[in-house]
Amino acid sequence: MPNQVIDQIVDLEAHPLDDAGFRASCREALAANGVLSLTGFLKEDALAEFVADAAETAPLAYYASGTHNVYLTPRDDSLGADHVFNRQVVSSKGVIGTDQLGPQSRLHDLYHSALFQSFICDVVEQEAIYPYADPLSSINVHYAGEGKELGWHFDNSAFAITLLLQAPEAGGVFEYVKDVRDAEAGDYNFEAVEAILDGATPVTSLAITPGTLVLFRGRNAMHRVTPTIGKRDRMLVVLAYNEAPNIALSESARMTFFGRLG
Ligand SMILES: O=C(O)CCC(=O)C(=O)O
Ligand SMILES: [Fe+2]
Repeated sequence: MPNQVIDQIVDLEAHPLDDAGFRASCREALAANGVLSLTGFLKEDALAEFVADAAETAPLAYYASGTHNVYLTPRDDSLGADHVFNRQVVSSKGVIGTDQLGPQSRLHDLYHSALFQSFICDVVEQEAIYPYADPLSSINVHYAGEGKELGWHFDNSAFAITLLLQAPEAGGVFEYVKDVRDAEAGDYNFEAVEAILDGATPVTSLAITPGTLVLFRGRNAMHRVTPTIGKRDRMLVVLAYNEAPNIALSESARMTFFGRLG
């Protein structure tokens, strides 16, 4: 995609995505904090357009009714019902899949932009990134009305990018603990996970305003979003990529969050 198109979506003056020094500073911030937060990433017109689109698709959202463990996997009965692997948390937020965005949405342009992707690759230190192979999981819009939340979990993908569209009056806070486990090494770190679920570990809260881009290593950082307080819905876009082609989100995670496989 030519840069003019992304120039209409992203404030490239404040966030020069092609600049090597800017990329290095983003990489350092991610390493130091476990999160990269770029305030005012979206241009005002693009933000307004994404908010209007999200409000229009809100009735399509699927609201999860069940519970899940922090690893987003099915239970393992051999570990016993009380084991932290089987401990259940609630996610009640709504979500729409990539296939419900509408083909004209400029979120597709941002997601597929060569400049945006090369910036992300440089920040997360990967050669290339790929969309999800299933039709649901690459770009999502999340909705959390009053009392709705996203329980503690680790993501399937190594990192995730969010764009807050609309902040609630209160609550709806993104909380995380960085480097809890090393999924690539098969490490579940049950002890640390249990301490977080028990409220015994200090967590970091991120204060973000609409139009902010947040990038975090969600496969190894445990994170949640606290319940929305007040009448204004929290609305947020998630952009997810993989390190290899042809990877679909696991069926159990798709059933949990979308209520369907495709
Ligand atoms: O809503 C957020 O800020 C985080 C979303 C998230 O953790 C996820 O989609 O897995
Ligand atoms: Fe997540």
